[in-house]
Amino acid sequence: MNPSSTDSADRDQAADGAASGLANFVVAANRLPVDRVTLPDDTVAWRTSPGGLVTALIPVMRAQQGAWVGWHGAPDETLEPFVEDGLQLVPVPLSTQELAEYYEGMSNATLWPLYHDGVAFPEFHREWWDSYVDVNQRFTKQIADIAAEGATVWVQDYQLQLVPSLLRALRPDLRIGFFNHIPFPPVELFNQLPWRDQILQGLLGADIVGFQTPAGAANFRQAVRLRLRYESKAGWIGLPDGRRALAKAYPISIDAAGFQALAQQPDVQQRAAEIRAELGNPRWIFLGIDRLDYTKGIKQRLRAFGELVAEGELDSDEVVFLQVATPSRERVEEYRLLRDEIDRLVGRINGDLGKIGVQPLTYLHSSYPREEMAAMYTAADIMVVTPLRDGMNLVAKEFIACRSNNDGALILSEFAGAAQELKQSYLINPYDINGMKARMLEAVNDSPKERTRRMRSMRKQVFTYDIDRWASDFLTDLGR
Ligand code: GDG
Repeated sequence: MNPSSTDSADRDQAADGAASGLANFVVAANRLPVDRVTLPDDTVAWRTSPGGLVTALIPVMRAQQGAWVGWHGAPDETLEPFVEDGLQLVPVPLSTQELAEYYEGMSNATLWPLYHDGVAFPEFHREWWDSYVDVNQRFTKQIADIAAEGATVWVQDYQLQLVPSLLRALRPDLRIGFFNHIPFPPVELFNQLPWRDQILQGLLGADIVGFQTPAGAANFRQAVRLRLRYESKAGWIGLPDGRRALAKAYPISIDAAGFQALAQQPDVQQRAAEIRAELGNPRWIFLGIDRLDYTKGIKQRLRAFGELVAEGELDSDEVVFLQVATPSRERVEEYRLLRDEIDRLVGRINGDLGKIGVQPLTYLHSSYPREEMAAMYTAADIMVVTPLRDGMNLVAKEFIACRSNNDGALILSEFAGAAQELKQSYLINPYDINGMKARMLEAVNDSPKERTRRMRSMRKQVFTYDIDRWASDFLTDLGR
């Protein structure tokens, strides 16, 4: 990846930054990319969280004297900036009340459902908004304090939508990028938000506002045009202060080569065989892996699968559905209700259709190491990804990266950002249960040759547009 880091002016600037302790490249995200762990001898250490974003940005951070600004994961605690694994980390403190209002409230119970087509009712509370403004201001101050003159700042995601304009007001010398990891809704929905104009103005502080899909970028430009009366041309929005901001799609991806290498490790391959055996060596393993979230369409897919088994379209002696639901946002009411609903649904399907020692659904409410995830992707035959709305969906891409034999089928919702790229998947509408059932059968009944043809083409896409390409496309545009 080469985000304009190689010419000598940039090197001089990096050297200046290093001398001053200031950063020439700053990433800001709700969370720092580290988790605190207690070691067996009771000492406390930080471990880098192995997400794709971190992996992609580490080389840029190292080349450019980078810093990462974010919350460290524990409330009511203020920590000094520290260096971990060569990364300069700047913790932003959050109080217990802010966690409830800015994070669980405004971010996860207002913006998250609203931006996902309102598939759950968004709640609007003025005190949540006030807290969101306060926390965005705190992030801004920390970034402004650490950023060197003329530095590049890349703000991540919907928790920090006010940071770009707050930061520009404090530090007009900076280059500011913003990337929204979730969808940006159509203006008819966005208009429900009492603070809609503040959010638009907040984002327009950036030089580039990045989205997962062209539709997200178009929704944003339309909201800006209708609400603020700023016109745009070829993605560029003209602003009253004479600046321009680019609203454009940069579809995020994964470390495809890294995932493939992980899946090819002998221990992972062996674990994949064990998983198949533990599931009773069925002819077909269907797999779902999601954070337990109402946007992911877990109920819909289980219902479709259960009906196929009940109707004898799929033979209960030949198929198993393995569904992993990683615990998520457990303090938010909607998520607790969803967990209960899925527990009931799984119990009913297995109760109705199971036999002694044979259950069509294996449901795991737990999280797993990456090696185990790669083993599951390898063990499966049919990956089922059915969100009602999803910014991108990296699970779909991870499955593809693990299929070096070019086998396996991906059933994918047309409402996931990934559907824009993975056109050779078995596309479904998750609201259409009969349609979904038909596609599941098609994936099973197609010839191996047809599945291979589809997988080859999807692998080409995922390996060409990987996470490095994503970051370099964005940062190259931002550097122009
Ligand atoms: C948001 C947007 C967008 C899951 N369980 C475990 C685990 N995971 C990993 C997966 C994958 C990631 O979490 C989930 O990413 P998704 O993209 O599927 O979904 P969100 O969490 O909703 O992510 C989404 C994404 O941001 C990036 O922009 O694609 O649309 O909603 O990487 O592998 N990882 C491990 N154990 C688990 O149990 N190790």
